[in-house]
Amino acid sequence: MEFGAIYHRASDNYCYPLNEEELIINLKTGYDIERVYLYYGDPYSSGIMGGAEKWNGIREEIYYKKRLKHHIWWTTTLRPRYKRCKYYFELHTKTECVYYFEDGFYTKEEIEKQEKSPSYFTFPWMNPIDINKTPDWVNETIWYQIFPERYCNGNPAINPKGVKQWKYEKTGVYDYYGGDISGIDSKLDYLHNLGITGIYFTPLFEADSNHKYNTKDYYKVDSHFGTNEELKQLVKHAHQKGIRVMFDGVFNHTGTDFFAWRDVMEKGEKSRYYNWYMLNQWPVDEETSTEDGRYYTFAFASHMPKLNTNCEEVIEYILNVVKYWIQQFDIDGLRLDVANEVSHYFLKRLRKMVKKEKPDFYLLGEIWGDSISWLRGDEFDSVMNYPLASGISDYWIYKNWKKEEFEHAINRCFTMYMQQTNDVLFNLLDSHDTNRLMDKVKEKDIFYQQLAVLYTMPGSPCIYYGTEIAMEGAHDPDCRRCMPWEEIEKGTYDEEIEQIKTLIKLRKSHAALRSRNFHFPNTIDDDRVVEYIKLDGQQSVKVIMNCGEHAVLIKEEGKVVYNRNLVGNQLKKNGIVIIELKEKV
Ligand code: ARE
Repeated sequence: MEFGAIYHRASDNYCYPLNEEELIINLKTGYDIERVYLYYGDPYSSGIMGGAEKWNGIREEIYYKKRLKHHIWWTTTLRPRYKRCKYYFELHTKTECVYYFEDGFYTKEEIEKQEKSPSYFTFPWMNPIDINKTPDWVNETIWYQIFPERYCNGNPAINPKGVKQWKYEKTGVYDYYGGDISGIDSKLDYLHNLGITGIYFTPLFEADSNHKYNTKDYYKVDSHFGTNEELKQLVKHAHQKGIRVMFDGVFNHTGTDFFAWRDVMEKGEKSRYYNWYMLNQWPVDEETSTEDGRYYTFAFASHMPKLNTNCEEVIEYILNVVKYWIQQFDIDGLRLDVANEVSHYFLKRLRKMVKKEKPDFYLLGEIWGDSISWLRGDEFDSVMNYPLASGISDYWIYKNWKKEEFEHAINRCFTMYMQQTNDVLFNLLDSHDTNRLMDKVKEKDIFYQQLAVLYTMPGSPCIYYGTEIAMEGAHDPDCRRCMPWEEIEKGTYDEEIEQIKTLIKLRKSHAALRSRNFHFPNTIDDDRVVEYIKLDGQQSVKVIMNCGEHAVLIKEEGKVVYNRNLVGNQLKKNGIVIIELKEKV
């Protein structure tokens, strides 16, 4: 038996309350395990006690499993009568059977001999206040990310000095084009017509850059974007059109023109803000000190000194900023920049405050890898799901990958966290920090295959502005080009926009496509044909994508609700077909 591949612990994404009734239990094993049984019961009334008493709890087989590259993920849902539960597993290979307890593995003989009473896995009590609760509205949301400097120039009178002519062209690190809030406000109907119901803005507050991630003043909208009043009106108008709004909170660091850093640079260790930053040695030189570690920054960006989120005064300051944003601008969510480097202590305080202000507030962390440490229910609701983005695109990039690789990539993303987190994962294919999707895939059919995956996955899909017109652009700063409004208004991109609108409408009209429940039926015997079924209570919808060179026969019975390159029942190369199946499978 591959003992090393077997893992469970009665916590995190392995054992957790989904709600006040249901306790989810997940087990990871190798492929040698063919059957799993769960013994579970009440900690105070069941168990293999000393002597002859046999297990008087329940024994149930676990059937639901997901395949990953090197292991299987087994899942079951319990409804403990008394909100507490103790349990252990019975594992079968072709030839062996062992029992898996918290303190390790036991054979049947060891159990029967009763020489040593094993330690059970135990979930001691499902306290409601501890349950990880995520905001329901996010699963229904169709997000759109806007980089304000490049979206729309509505008021040239507030253009930055040296602003360039508004043009859809390659952009430089230090370019300005004059995008602003009034420009965005003028495009809300366009976004509403697209089907967008949530906007994520990258930073809007005063900073000396085109990206605004080096904040000077958290309380003042950047003068080149407009005024606080204009931003308040923008959010109000968005809400009137059923569009929620999420700001970008940059609290890992400030700009070097932020008042506290200026005070430190002026007074040194005598500054009352000295402890607001991660200063290790004085004096510091803003040009050279990051390499020699005299003060910490974001990455090695000396113009982004790192805030000390272990310091009570800093925490208080940031909490007041966020409270101001919620109360003054009525925002619905906050994306935290460099979210894995601020202190967990600060994040726990932040969650308490925002949920007090708005119980269904969406707290999103920018964390690019496994984020379970921030997703236990006392910090973020969700993270930006970059592993999904890379998992999806890799299968198209590496033409020799078999569909098991795709299945692994998707299953990995949706077994890392709790199911209530999966419902609100911020799924994206590109952003202002990556090259654009079109730059990755190069051609339209694959571009729409990846978007079809985005809009049919569990979670909450976000497209980066310009994706609706298949905008191009390599890595930052070239992924931040101006929106070509003149061309859009001429109808140049009508076909592309129609495609996105269709996919958005499809997701909105099919609960199964938003559902957390999916599996890979593998009915089509072709390594380059991806197929998965999405399920909710009433409906099952099948997504099939032909990523190979040859057409494949589609035999599914049901209503074709979307297709691309489907001729009769032949799905051509890079084709997509989404079918509402007649019977639930
Ligand atoms: C830009 C250029 C840099 C250049 C710098 C010069 O991109 O190449 O050296 O300018 O000043 C903001 C601006 C960027 C700017 C940057 C620094 O948007 O244009 O860089 O400031 O001035 C990691 C972090 C993640 C971070 C990315 C960029 O974990 O938090 O790096 N993303 C946020 C924002 C950015 C923002 C900042 C942070 C700083 O979204 O827009 O940059 O506030 C792997 C790792 C990730 C890593 C990722 C990308 O996947 O796992 O941890 O993200 O690669 O590198």
